[in-house]
Amino acid sequence: MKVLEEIADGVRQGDSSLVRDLIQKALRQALAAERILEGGLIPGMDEVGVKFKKNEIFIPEVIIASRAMKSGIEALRPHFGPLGLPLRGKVIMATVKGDLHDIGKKIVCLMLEAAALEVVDLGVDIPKEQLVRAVRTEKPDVVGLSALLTSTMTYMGEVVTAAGAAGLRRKIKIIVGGAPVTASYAEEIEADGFAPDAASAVTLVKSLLSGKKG
Ligand code: B12
Repeated sequence: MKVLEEIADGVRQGDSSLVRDLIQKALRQALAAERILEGGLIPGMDEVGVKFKKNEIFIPEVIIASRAMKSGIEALRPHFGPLGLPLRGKVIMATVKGDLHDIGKKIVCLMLEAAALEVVDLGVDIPKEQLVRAVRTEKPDVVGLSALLTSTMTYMGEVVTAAGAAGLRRKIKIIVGGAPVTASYAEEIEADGFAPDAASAVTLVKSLLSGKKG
């Protein structure tokens, strides 16, 4: 689909206003928001990741592409709405301390909201103390932790331990994700689940909620 390729290209170029215009064009062509996300925005950002890895582009270009990606996500957000469905559960999402990556986490938030879940996004660089406080005040069913760096991934284990020490471990399910995170790592730190992408994060949260309530 040409417009999806153009959106991917807009993300690669870091052209936020072009990306927003193309999203409106795609919506006028009756493309579903999920399709625009998965066929346009994400492939664009994936290619940025590949080029960054090969040292073909550098941090300034990645930041500009990230902004275009985020403005695309915001343009799509109203088209994902839960359409008045009753909320099925509450999820707190956070990128852990030391880590500033939030594009993937925002996509997970968007998909969870689209699945009629209430989402509280605490943001990036979140220490375990803040997470514990947020669990006490927000009373979520699930806490989702994101990390994109191998150096910050280990902090997820500290959050699990802190939740246990605060007596909150049995009240919530903790799930983890982000490029370096694996199912075996989730098991090692005694998290309740791992998902490799936003769509499987929704399936995971739904299954944890049905287990919790059932
Ligand atoms: C964009 C980006 C940045 C941007 C971030 C902008 C932002 N607002 O997010 C900027 C430029 C700021 C940045 C900075 C850095 N980055 Co960077 N960055 C990336 C890049 C290119 C893309 C990440 C991304 O957005 N991917 C797209 C999204 C859609 O995918 P995702 O995040 O994986 O999310 C999906 C899944 O993982 C999952 N998911 C994500 N979170 C969660 C949570 C839960 C609960 C669940 C269930 C699922 C889930 O669902 C998401 C959607 O499908 C990656 C390369 C890569 N291929 O990952 C490097 C990368 C992560 N960065 C890297 C590095 C080294 C850095 C810096 C240290 C660079 C530097 N020298 O300063 C700094 C660190 C800053 C910090 N303290 O965090 C390395 C990490 C290496 C490592 N193994 O530790 C990578 C892998 C690049 C590389 N190959 O070297 N980065």
